[in-house]
Amino acid sequence: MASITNSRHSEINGDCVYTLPKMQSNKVTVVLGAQWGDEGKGKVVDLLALNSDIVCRCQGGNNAGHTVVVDGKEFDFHLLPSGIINQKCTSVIGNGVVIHLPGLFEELKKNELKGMEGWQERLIISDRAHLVFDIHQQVDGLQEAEKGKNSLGTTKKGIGPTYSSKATRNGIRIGDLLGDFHMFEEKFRTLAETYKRMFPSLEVDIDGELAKYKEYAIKIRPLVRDTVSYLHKEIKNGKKVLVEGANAAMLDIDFGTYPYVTSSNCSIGGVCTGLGLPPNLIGEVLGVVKAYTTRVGDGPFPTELHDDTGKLLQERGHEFGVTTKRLRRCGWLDLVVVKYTAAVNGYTSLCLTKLDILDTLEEIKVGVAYKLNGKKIDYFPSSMPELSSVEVEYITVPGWACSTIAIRELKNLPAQAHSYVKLIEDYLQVPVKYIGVGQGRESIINVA
Ligand code: 2SA
Ligand code: GDP
Ligand code: MG
Repeated sequence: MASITNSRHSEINGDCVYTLPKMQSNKVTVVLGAQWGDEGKGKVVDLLALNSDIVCRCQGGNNAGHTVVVDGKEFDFHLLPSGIINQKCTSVIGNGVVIHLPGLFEELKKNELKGMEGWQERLIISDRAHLVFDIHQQVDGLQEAEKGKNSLGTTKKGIGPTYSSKATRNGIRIGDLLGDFHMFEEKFRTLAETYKRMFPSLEVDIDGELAKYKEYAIKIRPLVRDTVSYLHKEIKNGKKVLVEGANAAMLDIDFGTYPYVTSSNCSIGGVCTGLGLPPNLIGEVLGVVKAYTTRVGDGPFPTELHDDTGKLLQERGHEFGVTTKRLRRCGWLDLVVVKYTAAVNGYTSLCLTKLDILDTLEEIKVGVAYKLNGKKIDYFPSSMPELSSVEVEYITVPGWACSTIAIRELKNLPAQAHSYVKLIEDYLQVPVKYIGVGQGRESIINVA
């Protein structure tokens, strides 16, 4: 009986493009930021892209800034997946991403000048992805200005306003741009007029914008398709898919330090909703953890350092925003944060980055517990006043006080650095698979 049912299923599903997870052993690998972003996801994605067929972005927009350094040449990606420089990989910008087309074409041009070739044949954009317009970016700036001292420190790339348009169902998708242009025009005029009513100081050249978008529609058309059926078909065909998370779990709209967050789900759920992949197609989830903590933008940061050590981390780590050039705030590694994001994201392994930045320290501190009113707490506070008043319990470990940048094998790490890695693994109960010791693609210790 069972075999009859199965054969009927295969008959019925013979032409189905979608991957049916129960029959599927080819799983997707996901790379996610485990802190407040800028952990070095770009570098890891570029490395893993060498063994992948498809690299996808699933959320965020050009607020993200991902750096890749190959043969001494530095690339920064904002909307493009960090695997785009790999000639053998197809890059997918999924439905969960918000796309500022002028920004996208600027990014493509900039990278072409750096030697990136042939992207036309290997870039695919979802017809369901929402468009970020210049008005969204202006509104982002106006909303930040209105908040005054309570501003969030956004990148002003229009991310919040665009996801708001999506949620209120006034958003405009790539598919709308490629459909009937009169309908696109009507939607755009409504959006612009709505915003003008809300922000009378807003200046929008509606006709000028529409003319520009007519041109963008022609340029973008060859790249656009239904990425859900595309991905399912390719997974079914055995293609290796890698997903690059943008921003990070502590900036997730649900699980991050709300309201000091971005407007998408940058944790594991965003992979499913941003690409149309079910959870049981997800295989390895690699959490990227910086060996210390940084944050750009406002909001509580329990292990932040306002002293010379914080300055040293900022300077040695070149900690400034890839998109906005803002200085990143720096502090000790906060394992309470990473344990929380490990619970939300279910990391199967970790990549510990920027270990080399700690090379000159005699002593290193690691946050291992939070206390409130003198009592340890066993949850991550959702309230910002609460998070701002936690007392962090640290353990202090000896530094290794020597350079790790030339090390490529675990056995050659100084004993103290090895213990630091072990401490992280033991605390999180997740194995460290890669250790970053420099910016370049080659500067990595492959532990596995
Ligand atoms: P937004 O613009 O609405 O997403 O900002 C909301 C918060 O999210 C933070 N955010 C980021 N944090 C770290 N890195 C990001 N990307 C750039 C980088 C940032 C930059 O790679 O350096 O250049 O400043 C990023 N994007 C958004 C943001 O700071 C707000 O706290
Ligand atoms: P992402 O947003 O997570 O992709 O990270 P960013 O690119 O915004 O910031 C990470 C920065 O650290 C970039 O300048 C990287 O080139 C750099 N980086 C990544 N891994 C390492 C590492 O292991 N050591 C050092 N020194 N730099 C690294
Ligand atoms: Mg970044």
